[in-house]
Amino acid sequence: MLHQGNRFSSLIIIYAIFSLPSLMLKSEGLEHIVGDSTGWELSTNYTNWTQGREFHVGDVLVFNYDKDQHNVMQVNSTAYADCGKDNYISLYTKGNDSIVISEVGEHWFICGVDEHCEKGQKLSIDVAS
Ligand SMILES: *[C@@H]1O[C@H](CO)[C@@H](O)[C@H](O)[C@H]1NC(C)=O
Ligand SMILES: *[C@@H]1O[C@H](CO)[C@@H](O)[C@H](O)[C@H]1NC(C)=O
Ligand SMILES: *[C@@H]1O[C@H](CO)[C@@H](O)[C@H](O)[C@H]1NC(C)=O
Ligand SMILES: *[C@@H]1O[C@H](CO)[C@@H](O)[C@H](O)[C@H]1NC(C)=O
Ligand SMILES: [Cu+2]
Repeated sequence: MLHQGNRFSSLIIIYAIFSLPSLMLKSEGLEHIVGDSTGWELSTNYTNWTQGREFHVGDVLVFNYDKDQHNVMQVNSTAYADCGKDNYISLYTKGNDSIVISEVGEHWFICGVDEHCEKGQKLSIDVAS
């Protein structure tokens, strides 16, 4: 007969064995190279790039671009729609920016340089949990 305490610690160990791998998977996430090999630039249709892709919390978006020509602004839906550049949420300018997705829902990114957003350099993603 198992002692009550032993039974409890066995349960803890079993729980740990089954939950650890999924916790580890969750923290790793997938890396999405925005625009694949063409990166973040003017002639890619980023709506097309998102087709067939799934984004989850913990995934990483990587923006590769020439930092003298582009940047990445995370904005709200209004600024995404009208290419407003004054009230961004975050601004990235390194040219190889990794952005960890931390929230479920829609996320919007535009290029804040000149009229690039107006010309189509914008990305909208829908993040699942
Ligand atoms: C985006 O996809 C549409 C339809 O799938 C296609 O007509 C269009 O040429 C694509 N645009 C680019 C820039 O690849
Ligand atoms: C986006 O931000 C602007 C400026 O802060 C604000 O006026 C607008 O209502 C916001 N849009 C949404 C959908 O929250
Ligand atoms: C980004 O580029 C800089 C140089 O421009 C380099 O030092 C850095 O290691 C790069 N970071 C990543 C994550 O590639
Ligand atoms: C990108 O392609 C989609 C169809 O996949 C189209 O609806 C949209 O207008 C295109 N955007 C641009 C800026 O051409
Ligand atoms: Cu740009």
